[in-house]
Amino acid sequence: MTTLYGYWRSSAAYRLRIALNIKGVGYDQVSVNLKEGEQNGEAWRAIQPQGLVPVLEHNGQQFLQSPAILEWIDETWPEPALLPADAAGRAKVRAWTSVIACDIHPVQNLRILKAVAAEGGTGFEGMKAWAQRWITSGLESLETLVAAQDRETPFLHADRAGMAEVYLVPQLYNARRWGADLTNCPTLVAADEAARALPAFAEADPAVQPDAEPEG
Ligand SMILES: N[C@@H](CCC(=O)N[C@@H](CS)C(=O)NCC(=O)O)C(=O)O
Repeated sequence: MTTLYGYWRSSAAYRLRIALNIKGVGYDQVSVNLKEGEQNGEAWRAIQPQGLVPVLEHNGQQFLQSPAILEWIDETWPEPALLPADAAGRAKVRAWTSVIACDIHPVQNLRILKAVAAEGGTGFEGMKAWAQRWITSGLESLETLVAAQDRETPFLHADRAGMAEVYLVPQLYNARRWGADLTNCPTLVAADEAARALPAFAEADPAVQPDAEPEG
């Protein structure tokens, strides 16, 4: 029995939905409403003391932090593998996913943007400019890294979607949501488009989740 505690718009939860779908693992979803601030309530903080989603529950065990959970998923259900078979390949893909997970996503997370708007006194426009700045600059660096690779398909590593796309697709969803400029990221945009055409990614799309609300 597998349950994903998340939120339709959470890009970290989106990563897990994609990975579980690729592995063919069925799961229930419990929504923690980030818009309503449910993540800051006592009940949720007893589960995740940082007040963040996602959490994955499997047979009574709870797992936190999407990068750790993704590695656990890949180890628990090895086929199809999300990471390359060779150590050098894994290090390369993990470097790419770290650009997103460690350097882009944390500075444009909801609680950071709220603090920028409130404590920086910049309101919504300042918050949006902040998000665009860090998303675009981070993705342009990632574009430089991945564009240097030889590839025969649009996917970032090897000939099928894997861990790189598990992180990329939710980050580009976020980028579009904030109106970040992706003009200089053609390799990333092509990989995102090819991955989103696959059922595992399409079924993980925020818009088709049970707790989705009309965009706006
Ligand atoms: N490093 C964490 C980050 C999780 C995270 O930032 N989650 C966001 C949604 S994508 C969240 O719960 N934000 C709530 C808030 O900022 O109040 C992970 O990858 O699991």
